[in-house]
Amino acid sequence: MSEQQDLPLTSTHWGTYRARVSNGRVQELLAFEQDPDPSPIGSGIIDVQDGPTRIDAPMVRQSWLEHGPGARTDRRAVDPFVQVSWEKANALVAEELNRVRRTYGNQAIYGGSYGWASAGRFHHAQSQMRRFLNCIGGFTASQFTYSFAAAEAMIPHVLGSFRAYLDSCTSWDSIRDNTRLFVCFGGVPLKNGQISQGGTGKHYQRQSLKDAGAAGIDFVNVGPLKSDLLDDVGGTWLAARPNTDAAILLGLAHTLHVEGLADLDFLKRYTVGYERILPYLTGAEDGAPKDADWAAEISGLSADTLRDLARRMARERTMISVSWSLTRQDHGEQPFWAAILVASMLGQIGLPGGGFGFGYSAMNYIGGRFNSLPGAAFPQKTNPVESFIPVARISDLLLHPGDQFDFDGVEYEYPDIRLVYWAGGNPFHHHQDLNRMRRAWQKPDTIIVNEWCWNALAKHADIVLPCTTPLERQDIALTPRDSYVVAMSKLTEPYGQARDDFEIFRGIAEAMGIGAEFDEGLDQSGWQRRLYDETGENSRAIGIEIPDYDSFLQQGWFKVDDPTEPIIMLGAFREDPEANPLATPSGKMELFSETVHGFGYDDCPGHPVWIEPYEWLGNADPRWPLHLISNQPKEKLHSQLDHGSVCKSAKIKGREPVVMHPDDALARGLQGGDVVRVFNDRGACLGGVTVDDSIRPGVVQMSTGAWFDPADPAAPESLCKHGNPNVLTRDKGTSRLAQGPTAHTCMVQIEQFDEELPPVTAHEPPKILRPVPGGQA
Ligand SMILES: Nc1nc2c(c(=O)[nH]1)N[C@H]1C(S)=C(S)[C@@H](COP(=O)(O)OP(=O)(O)OC[C@H]3O[C@@H](n4cnc5c(=O)[nH]c(N)nc54)[C@H](O)[C@@H]3O)O[C@H]1N2
Ligand SMILES: Nc1nc2c(c(=O)[nH]1)N[C@H]1C(S)=C(S)[C@@H](COP(=O)(O)OP(=O)(O)OC[C@H]3O[C@@H](n4cnc5c(=O)[nH]c(N)nc54)[C@H](O)[C@@H]3O)O[C@H]1N2
Ligand SMILES: [Mo]
Repeated sequence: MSEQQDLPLTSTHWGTYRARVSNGRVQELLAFEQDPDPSPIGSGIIDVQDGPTRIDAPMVRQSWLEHGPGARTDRRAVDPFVQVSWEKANALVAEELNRVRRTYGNQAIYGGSYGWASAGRFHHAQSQMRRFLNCIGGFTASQFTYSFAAAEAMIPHVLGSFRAYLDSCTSWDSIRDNTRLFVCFGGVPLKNGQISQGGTGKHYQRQSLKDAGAAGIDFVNVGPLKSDLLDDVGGTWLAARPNTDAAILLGLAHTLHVEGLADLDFLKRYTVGYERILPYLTGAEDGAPKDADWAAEISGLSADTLRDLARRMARERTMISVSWSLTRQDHGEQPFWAAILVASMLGQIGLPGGGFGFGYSAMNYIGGRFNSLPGAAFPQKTNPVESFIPVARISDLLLHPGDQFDFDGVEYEYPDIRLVYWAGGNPFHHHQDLNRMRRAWQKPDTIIVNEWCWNALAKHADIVLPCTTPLERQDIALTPRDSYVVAMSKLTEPYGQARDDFEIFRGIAEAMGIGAEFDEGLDQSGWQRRLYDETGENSRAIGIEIPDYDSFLQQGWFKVDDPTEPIIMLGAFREDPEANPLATPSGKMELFSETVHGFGYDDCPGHPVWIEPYEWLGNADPRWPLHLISNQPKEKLHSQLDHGSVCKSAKIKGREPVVMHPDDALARGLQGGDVVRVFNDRGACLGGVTVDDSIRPGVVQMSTGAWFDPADPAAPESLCKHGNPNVLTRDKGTSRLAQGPTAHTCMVQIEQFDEELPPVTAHEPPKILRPVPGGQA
């Protein structure tokens, strides 16, 4: 074994690394020898593993500490914090949880706590938090994700499940060997393939894409950014207006229909409802045929191009890939459904390299050919509270207690939330319309947060409990989306007084007299052994042998064997639809859903449609003429490590880059490197201009992830001087069906920022009142 392979391992959502540790610090993270395409994101943690951005002790907001719950909630992120001891913090949290649950009931605690936290099966923050809150009687929860809520609600009505097909997209090798035409809406963004939730052993998207290109597959990238597809694979860029994908797909469907290219045998055998879409498609219903001319008018592409594309799709083995981003827009339920319609008409679903796939390279695992272990989970117990929200309705929940909302065919009511507990997510990163969210954020009496760094979430809390990073704890990287199982070593001691989330909740549980219920008498190493041993038993039951726990720790990692055959989505269904029916009411793919139709939603009828988004290039208010795409950042995962060196080096004068077409820059007298104000009637932020002609004119792109940095934290609305695009996005659900987030539907204006540049303070800690040495805490 070489010297490097003796170094301890750690795992992250962006890859597995070996660590060089000395003087109590991680000095370097080196690529895992199994990974041919390691992500640079990892090194971002080196300079922020310690230092002023780390939260080093429990902290309480001064007004809250002095005047109790609900005091001056408008002063969140304004008041200084007071450092307290763990004992005091635990007592305060225990007392406040007891007050809220006894006075208002457990549904008054919001524990939805959406977010990605860190890799590692045991120290998964949300799992720890949910188990703890369930031990004290439950909480109001959240459903679905920000990633693709619209599909999570919609696709089960069409295919019987969304997750089952997301996890079984046709593998890249089947594409390489069979596909001739790869039509990708939103491209195949390799920047996103760096990530896989729970840990990544080996990155394979780049090589898979290159192999597909080398095999002569023709790629067609439909979307606003040319850079969503690697230049090396060539192909065609169809620079469509954002949010017009459903119209483009319906236009393709129309051509297939009128030119007799639809595979009627396939439609009859494997789908229901095709004939019920036709009156809409042909315009018999409303006088508006959804033909190529109609789609061209909406999308800005040419009708000939669309007709030609439809014909080629019918002639050749075609894979349609729909980026997850298509769901994060107004009426985001429609594009995936429309893609399934077109793929059904092509009749290639279930054939090698044909059909559709959900977002190749949205994450590393999409299109992978791998097996994973039936891993045991940290048991979360059951939540007796029934109230919940669709995840992106957080501001509505806080602002409108008692109001009704629709969701997937049922009407629910928002409970009255008094306390919010967040661990492992960052709503000041992920939520839309942050000015609105800050108003909502003032409603609860108390906000408790476990965090490791002083980001906007920590700054906007009442009680901040400092947690460890994965570098500071032992864990097991084991996920259903990767075949590598990695023993994550504890590389350094926790920073300051930071504790693992498990220890944080154990401490509070003890203060509430339910310590034994929470930990079952096991410490973290006892729990990890138990989870690993259970995983071994589950695996053995399906014929997979894994090393015993001590050997695993000794050897550091192992890999589960790959399947020998390529994966073909819906292959078994195609082979024998009677023996392998889908979990839909008809057992077939529901191109028309009687269930969805029965909900009677005007914003999500019974078959795929195109509905004008609430704002877009087709009817732009002249004040906001540019469509903003706030996509996933290349240098980080969401807001994580934004304060590290890798991300900082990509900023322009400290601001988030905003990519503009040369025409749009010229029209505003802007040049690369200028600092601009990006704004609309919801908010404003600064950004640093990058001029690039690989973006559609009229579209601007600004990645998410810059830590929210209000110029005046005391003002109800304030410029974000750093460049968080969620001050601009709108907080409206995709439709009454899914209520998903719609970040990718957003119009803005951009102008030169002439004032003196305010310093970025996002990465500085808040004012902290420390105990006097020798005095009382
Ligand atoms: N405008 C716009 N907004 C978007 C999107 C978009 O495309 N455009 N995309 C959306 C999508 S798809 C997603 S998934 C969301 C992502 O939103 P989030 O998942 O909320 O974003 P992260 O920055 O990953 O937040 C994770 C937080 O957990 C903290 N953390 C890390 N490890 C630990 C730990 O061990 N314990 C604890 N207690 N905390 C820990 C990190 O410091 C960080 O603050 O954003 C959404 N928001
Ligand atoms: N490096 C990195 N990778 C990540 C993440 C990260 O934060 N950083 N986050 C991970 C997570 S949680 C998720 S959910 C996935 C998300 O994966 P995606 O949803 O694929 O992510 P995005 O980057 O938002 O979108 C991909 C591309 O879609 C295009 N697009 C946007 N709107 C439209 C549209 O209306 N039509 C068309 N045709 N194209 C459009 C944009 O040009 C964008 O670059 O990424 C994951 N991967
Ligand atoms: Mo996501």
